[in-house]
Amino acid sequence: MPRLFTAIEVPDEIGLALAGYRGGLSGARWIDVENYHITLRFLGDIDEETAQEAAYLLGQVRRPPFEVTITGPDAFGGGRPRALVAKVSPSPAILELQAEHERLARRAGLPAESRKFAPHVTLARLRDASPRAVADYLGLRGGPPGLSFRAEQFVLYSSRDSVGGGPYVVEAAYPLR
Ligand code: 3AM
Repeated sequence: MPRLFTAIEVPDEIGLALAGYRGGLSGARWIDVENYHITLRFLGDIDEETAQEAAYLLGQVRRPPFEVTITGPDAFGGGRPRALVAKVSPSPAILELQAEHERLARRAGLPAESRKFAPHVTLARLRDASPRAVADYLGLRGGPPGLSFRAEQFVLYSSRDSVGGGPYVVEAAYPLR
């Protein structure tokens, strides 16, 4: 079964700048730059029919392009950090697009996503990274990087069947207009 999710792609020049965050934290498994993305809605391992329905519904979305601003590095997981991310400003435009994907996913018959949406680019998965080391890392690199770009489309990505992770393949692209 395909494992699918919707996302905003990260342009090459932004990915290159974000790659500057790589390194300097033990226990980090750094994501390949070509796999950087901003997940909007994880659809999961779904059957072909549901995937077709979701792809069709996504094609009905009518929204204008919008500005995406990277606000800086952060960690998810609190006392047990599990991911290092570049946070993305939760602008009304990205929140509304994500909310629409959530509604469409439910119309396609998928269960509701219970986690609150916090837009981000995952930079590394963390295993055995101490909260102290993560705090030190962030202390050295914190602050807004002054990175933004215009999202002109969103995409439906597939990841490795049942396993997840990159390489991610763009199965369909949907222009914002
Ligand atoms: O954008 P990132 O890399 O943070 O964490 C997974 C990844 O997000 C997330 O979907 C993206 C593409 O794999 N993901 C994986 N399993 C998930 C789940 N069960 C999930 N999101 C929500 N629920």
